[in-house]
Amino acid sequence: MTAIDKKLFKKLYVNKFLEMHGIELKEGSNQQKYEALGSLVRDYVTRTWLKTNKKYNKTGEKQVYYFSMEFLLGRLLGDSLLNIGIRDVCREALAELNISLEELENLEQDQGLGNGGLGRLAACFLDSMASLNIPGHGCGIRYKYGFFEQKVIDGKQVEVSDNWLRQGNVWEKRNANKAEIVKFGGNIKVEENNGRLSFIHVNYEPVLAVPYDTPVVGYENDVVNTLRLWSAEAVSNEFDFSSFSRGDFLQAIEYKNSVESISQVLYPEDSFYEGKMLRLKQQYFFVSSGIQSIIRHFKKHGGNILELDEKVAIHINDTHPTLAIPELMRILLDEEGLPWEDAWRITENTISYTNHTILSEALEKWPIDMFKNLLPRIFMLVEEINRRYCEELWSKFPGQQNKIANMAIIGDGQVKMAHLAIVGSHSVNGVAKLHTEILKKKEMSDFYYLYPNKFNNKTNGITHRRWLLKSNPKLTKLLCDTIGDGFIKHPIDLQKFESHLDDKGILDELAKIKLQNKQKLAKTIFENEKIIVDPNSIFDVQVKRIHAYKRQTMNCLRIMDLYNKLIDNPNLDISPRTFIFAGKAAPGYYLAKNTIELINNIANKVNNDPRVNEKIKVVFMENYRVSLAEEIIPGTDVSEQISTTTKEASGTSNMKFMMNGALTVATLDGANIEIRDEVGNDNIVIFGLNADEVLNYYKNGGYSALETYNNDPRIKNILNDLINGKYHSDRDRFKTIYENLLTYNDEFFVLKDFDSYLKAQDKVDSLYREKDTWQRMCGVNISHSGIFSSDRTIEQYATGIWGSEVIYKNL
Ligand code: 26Q
Repeated sequence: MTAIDKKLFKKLYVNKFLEMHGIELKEGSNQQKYEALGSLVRDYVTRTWLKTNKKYNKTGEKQVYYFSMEFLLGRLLGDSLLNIGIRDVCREALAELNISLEELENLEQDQGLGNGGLGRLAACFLDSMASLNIPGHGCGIRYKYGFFEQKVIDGKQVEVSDNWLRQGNVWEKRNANKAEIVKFGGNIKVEENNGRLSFIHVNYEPVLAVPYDTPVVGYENDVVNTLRLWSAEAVSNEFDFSSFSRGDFLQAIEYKNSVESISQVLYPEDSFYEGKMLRLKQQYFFVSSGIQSIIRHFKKHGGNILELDEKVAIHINDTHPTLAIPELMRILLDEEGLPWEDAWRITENTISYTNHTILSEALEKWPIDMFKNLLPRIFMLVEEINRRYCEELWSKFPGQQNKIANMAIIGDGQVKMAHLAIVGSHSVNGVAKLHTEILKKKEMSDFYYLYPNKFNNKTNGITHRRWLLKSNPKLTKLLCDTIGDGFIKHPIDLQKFESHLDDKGILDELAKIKLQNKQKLAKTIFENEKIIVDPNSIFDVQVKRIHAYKRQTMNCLRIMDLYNKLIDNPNLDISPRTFIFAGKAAPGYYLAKNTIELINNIANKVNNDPRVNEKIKVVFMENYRVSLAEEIIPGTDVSEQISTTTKEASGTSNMKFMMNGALTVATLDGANIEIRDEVGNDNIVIFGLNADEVLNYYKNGGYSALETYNNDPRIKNILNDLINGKYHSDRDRFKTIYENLLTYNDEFFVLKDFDSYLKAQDKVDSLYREKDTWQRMCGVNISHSGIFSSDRTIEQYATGIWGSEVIYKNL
């Protein structure tokens, strides 16, 4: 991109503002100033975007398409400026116009089209693909309403719709000329022409899929890739009001509403599958439009359909886009006229699949009737895929009927999406070493036996551009001053920082930066939550979706225990701590919502008790989202990664905290294990059951929550506190939590791990007192975080799965 200086930037900005708003800059609102800046940046990016696309078309490089129901981008202005390389110029130019860049950046609505880890991972991957010169694009849904906005009223979560497009979206470009038609329902007419069967879809409901493209800017490398999100609209000639009589008019309205509902809202459940037809519709809608447009583009530029798999890689983010497999088959067979064998080879070679969860309740299985009625041709293809695959199974496992029934794609009246995803792709990966091992040895062991070469691990990563450079400028500066800026393009070089950790001056700097970040966070906490917290206390943070397996309740129980201890012994010598929580619960998940209420009630009690206020405070921060995470993480001392071992596939906030110099308290779950391996046992605090122990309990039993309760007076006391009115005048208020822990034998081993957790926290307390040791540990974490950059992850996907060329130019 052409270099730009302060003077030129100022001129362009002032002109842009005038042109856009028709008033002078000084009369404009901050919102208008933000819009002008966004628009200027978009124009600036557009030229490089065009150039990038031209280059891709000319060179015919392999294109990667990352299909995902979710892209949790957050804000784009700051990161785009950073990646273009003009954020400092822009800040200085605006300052001369008396405008604060940060203030404008904070006006941007988060683009919250995702639930959590999986959606944010997709966003980090887009950033890394562009920054590594990989022609990699996103394909998803342009939800009119993203993940709901969370309000806390009387301690309880209330969901408000996220009208993120209210003020417009400067980043997207509607491309009506690239719309596709997606067909739902109807019937399939089979005809024979010249000895070949053709399948004609009739009586279907057509839906117009209109793409909205957002530029994805690579880091200082003149690459701009595309995130294409599809929006559902009525096909216009089907919806001509004037030509309808009254009955038809109502029908037309119904049609329009039904069509528009497809891209209306993101489902807010991230760990519980419900067979909702609208969700299946969403899946087929974006998958079909995405694949159609890929093939159209491929052919337009002279691609030979038999070589599709050499020129295109399609990655599916969990099973949600699995219909890509039969949809690609449909196009290759029905529209391109290929024989089954060719179509299948191309499809399998083109598609790869990532699994993100082993919770069985999250597995997608669609009722056959629903599937068949909504997608009649796709169902026929899935049946045929299943028939051929079962034949293969019969020859591999003769006589083993049960095994074959369990492995089939269609069975028990359902279509099993994970099975289809494994069978129809050439690569299946987990997201951390332990997770992949569990897939291979346990959850998917039959499939691993059948296709050992498909299975591989790709440990998750996070983009250090957003999660370090952008969100923690002070730490970034210290790193640049100490080890140079090479780590920006080679994050693994953060390792160089380790040799400086014997320098007391550096440790003091680290402490100073952390304190400043905590002061900023404390200010936000006060502004948002009206709670005063002490930046000199330990900021102990658990922010993530609220879920039983993530064990926010265990964190609550230890606070309740500590509170009791402080009341019993006001002189108890502890390092003051501020416990910070944030996260959303799925609207229908009672236990998770109840947990939010418990956190808030503990906060209420503790924060209003002068006997303990010098020592502990509890905060629940409303409406956790990407932009809030960017504020919380740099100001964190202790990162709570306390899931029941085996349940968290990877986790990614663990990596963000580490990169920002927090100490992790963790179970040996997901990527925590790899973090431990990187930093060593002395620089992380590990506790709790290991994977073998947990799996053994699940398999053989032998754990009694009641026994643990009876043998540990601390546990007895705090569990009783849940139901004795201490935290709510209605004693039944937290009974569900109580019963899950005790009556239903504590599925997630909260009580079992409790003692070990308290000891881990005691250790944190004593470590924090040794200021230099503490800072050194934080420094070691930063130094070893480079491997968790999504640049490393993406490079592994590119070389190990997609077969894309990784070009190191500009690196
Ligand atoms: C499925 C069917 C119907 C409705 C919703 C869903 C659904 C939606 C979202 C199921 C799962 C999700 C999201 C899962 C997720 O975020 N998993 C997390 O992925 C991260 C990235 O790999 C991991 O780090 C986390 O460990 C994992 O929990």
